[in-house]
Amino acid sequence: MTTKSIDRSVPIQSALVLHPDRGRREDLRAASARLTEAVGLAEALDLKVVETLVVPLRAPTPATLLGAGKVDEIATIALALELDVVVVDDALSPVQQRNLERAWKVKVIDRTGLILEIFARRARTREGKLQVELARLGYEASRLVRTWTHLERQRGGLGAMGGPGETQIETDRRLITEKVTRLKRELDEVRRTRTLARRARGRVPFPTIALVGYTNAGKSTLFNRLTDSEVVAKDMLFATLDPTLRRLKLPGGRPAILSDTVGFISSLPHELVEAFRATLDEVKEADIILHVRDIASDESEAEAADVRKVLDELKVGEEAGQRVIEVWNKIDLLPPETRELLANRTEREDSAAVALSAVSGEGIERLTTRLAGLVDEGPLLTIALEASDGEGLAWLYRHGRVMTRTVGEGTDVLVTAKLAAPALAKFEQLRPRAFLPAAAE
Ligand SMILES: Nc1nc2c(ncn2[C@@H]2O[C@H](COP(=O)(O)OP(=O)(O)OP(=O)(O)O)[C@@H](O)[C@H]2O)c(=O)[nH]1
Ligand SMILES: [Mg+2]
Repeated sequence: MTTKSIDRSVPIQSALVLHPDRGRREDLRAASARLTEAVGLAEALDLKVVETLVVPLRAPTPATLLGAGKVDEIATIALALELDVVVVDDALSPVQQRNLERAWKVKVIDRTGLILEIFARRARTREGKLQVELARLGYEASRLVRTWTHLERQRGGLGAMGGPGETQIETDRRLITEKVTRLKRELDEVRRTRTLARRARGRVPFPTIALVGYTNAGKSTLFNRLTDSEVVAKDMLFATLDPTLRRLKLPGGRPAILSDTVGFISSLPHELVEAFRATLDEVKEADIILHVRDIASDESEAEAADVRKVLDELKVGEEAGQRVIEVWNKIDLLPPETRELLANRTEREDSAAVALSAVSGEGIERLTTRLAGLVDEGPLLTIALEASDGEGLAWLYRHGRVMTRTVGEGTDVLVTAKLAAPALAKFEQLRPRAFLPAAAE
């Protein structure tokens, strides 16, 4: 393989992190903020970042991305600082990566390679590991094939006649294809099991709430506070990879299931979007989505835009009939006036956001009260279902709060339940004749 992964036997590797600034006007973030994020990614991989650099990139050079002058300059730095790794915060073609490695005599990693490597290290579950391995194989295989195409052409030029080289390439390609097929089959199997587990859970009468947000926004910290858990929450990009589920008690409301998920990041490598897709099933199926934002971050708006984009791509959110609430987290880091302002803005009943601090606990009650209302609001109804209508009953458990259930006259089951307005409207369509006069509260 031409792409080397980081050598785990060497504990500390010193790195230069380089952000090529393409000066895109549509870019909401400053180059310096992007550089900071890239440093965070490098550190998440335990690299020791000894130097950082923003390189203006007007016209990319095909062979090396950066211009010849810059390449030389960095070669000098690499030598002087005894670097092991240069992280290029952009996408490098396989050829560019190889050329830079030759010029600088160090390992070169691009943004995709970096994120893939972090994911590979963080994956804990079987499914997570398989997903990442597939994504990584896809990334490496494309490099391999292209590199070899190049070599093949060279050999052809030397007048070689087929021979062992070509056979080797074909064998290796076949091996990769076989491995991909095997991994996919295994992944399908794991996912089928998980889907079954989720279906079983679907029959449990709990509404589900999913946490989503930019990496490091505070999802796991909030998860821990809400569920009294101790999942890993750290000042580290992609601390969470595999989804975690816990029961959540709401004040006066019925219990719900809360899920913590992987964070998002801008310019997510496309190899990983696929891997994300399955992991984010929990989000797809959730009744309520909490979009956790680091409201104290300078990049808060840009990050929120990235998250919304991924949610759109995954076709989750309001369009899909899910309720989305923004959690404006980390208000403890804001000056009092700003904090006050945000609190006032989000205080209103119909506000789509709640301001809080997952660390200090300020505002947490606002959120739980709000959630309890969402999972629990609506008038008390009396509903008559045919005893054989298990499907209707299951629907009520899933979408409302069933208070009592009694076997009535004849073949009926009488259910008293609370349904929020949208669920009520839907159920009126599904079972128009099921409603009886309202029960006394
Ligand atoms: N000051 C302050 N820090 C917070 C707050 N919430 C979270 N943090 C810090 O932010 C960092 C990231 O928190 P996590 O909960 O791990 O963030 P996450 O969204 O789960 O991140 P990933 O799993 O990496 O996507 C940690 O250092 C937390 O202590 C908050 O309300 N105030
Ligand atoms: Mg987390």
